[in-house]
Amino acid sequence: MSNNTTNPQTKAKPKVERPRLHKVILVNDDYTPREFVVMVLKGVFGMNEDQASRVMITAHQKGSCVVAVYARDIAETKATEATDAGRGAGFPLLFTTEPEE
Ligand code: TYC
Repeated sequence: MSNNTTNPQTKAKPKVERPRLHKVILVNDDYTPREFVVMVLKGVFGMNEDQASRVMITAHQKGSCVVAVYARDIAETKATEATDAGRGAGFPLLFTTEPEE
């Protein structure tokens, strides 16, 4: 009864969980021009004009919008790159990340 395959008290429970994906979120502000937001979405996230415009408008109207979902490192790198593009042009454009449930 010390067999690991039969005793429920000693049976190993391999708990291998896939790392969570992280959302990149675009946050609205009152200063960054719409065309600039669209340009950054196209340049950093590989969106086309139509996709980028929809995401920008959603953030503009609702306050924020999920842009894409990636492994944590990639999400953080892209959020930083996109936020830095705004800062470099003098705009308060902000991209954040958060883990998916
Ligand atoms: N609200 C900005 C404007 O009216 C445009 C904008 C949209 C800025 C989305 C940021 O995440 C944003 N110029």
